[in-house]
Amino acid sequence: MQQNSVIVNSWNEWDPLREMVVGSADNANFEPTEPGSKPAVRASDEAFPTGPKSKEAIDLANEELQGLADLLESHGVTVRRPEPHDFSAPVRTPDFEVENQYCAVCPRDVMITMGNEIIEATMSRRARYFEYQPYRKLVYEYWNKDSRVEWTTAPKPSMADGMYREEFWEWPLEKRHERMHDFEFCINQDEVIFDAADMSRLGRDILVQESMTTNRAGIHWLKRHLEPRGFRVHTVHFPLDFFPSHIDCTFVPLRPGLILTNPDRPLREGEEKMFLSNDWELVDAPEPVLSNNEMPAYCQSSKWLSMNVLSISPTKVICEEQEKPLQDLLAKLDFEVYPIPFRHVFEYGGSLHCATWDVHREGTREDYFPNLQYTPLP
Ligand code: DAV
Repeated sequence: MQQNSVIVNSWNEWDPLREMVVGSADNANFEPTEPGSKPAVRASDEAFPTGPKSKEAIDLANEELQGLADLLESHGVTVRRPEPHDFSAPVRTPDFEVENQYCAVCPRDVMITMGNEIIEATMSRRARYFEYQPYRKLVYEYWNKDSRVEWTTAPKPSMADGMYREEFWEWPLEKRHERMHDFEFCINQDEVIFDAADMSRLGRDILVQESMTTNRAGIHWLKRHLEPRGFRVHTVHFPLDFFPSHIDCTFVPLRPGLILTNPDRPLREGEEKMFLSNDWELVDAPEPVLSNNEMPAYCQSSKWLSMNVLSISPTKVICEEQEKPLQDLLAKLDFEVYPIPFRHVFEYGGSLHCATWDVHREGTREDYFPNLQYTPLP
């Protein structure tokens, strides 16, 4: 570790990795049906299961998560894991009740490191309201060890019925098509809402996607919090994604100047300018090996989990073992590619990037967009 660097230090998605939290499937439950989420069994009319996942499903996912932890350790990364948490416990607050919680497989959704600061996201779904808890012991450890570590918890939304637009789930495809430039989804704009995984970090510049899990009030809160700390916060949109949630299967920075893009989800017209005028290259990911119908039955994410890769450094990237076309592209782009099996993790909502939270990467905050026109909030 660099001398005297803050123990929490990560400014982008690619600098050499030193400390990482890897999720765990222990005590995972099926996500319940709620106003922000309508899980369904893929390619079937069967009712979505409820309650705890099977021991077999948990063991299979844990084995792959451990494989990721082992690979990272073999590259000199310190790997930390979440604390055990009883996800089968119901949650009741003054505003809502939900029969069970979810899991700690995807710390990326909840926790984000912004330089020397840890931010806990508001979250957008009831079952994930308390998902910061498995990481609190670690946060306290970092916060106690180094007084330069900043720690912020974003305001918790009510998650009451009035926060959601339940009719969203009933909209026919034509209506979604008609409305694709409105960026209105299952959450309305009344409260501050964001999941951490809707953000991507590129030094001074932070991208935030408007989605089913992040609204404009959430982005406004992030701007008001981050701009005084020297960041520039850019809202990005992918109008052809009718169910957007989390940016890391859509727009994936791999190193300074290079973003892996999703050919089904182009950026809103005009938003590519920031990248092109600063000599960034946008490279489309190849078609995933699995079709949407071939994804695991209980997985609620799309086939584009294929592009949810994890960078160990600007030259080393971890990719799901069976995604050969993407591995070939990455090799052509001069990356050393480390393939590992990860498909049993998919039903927990993510792949390699989702299942991790970087606490320390080498490096400092750089400006990768010197030609940028940016207007901060007044
Ligand atoms: O494309 O289905 C999945 C990301 C979930 N953390 C997608 C996004």
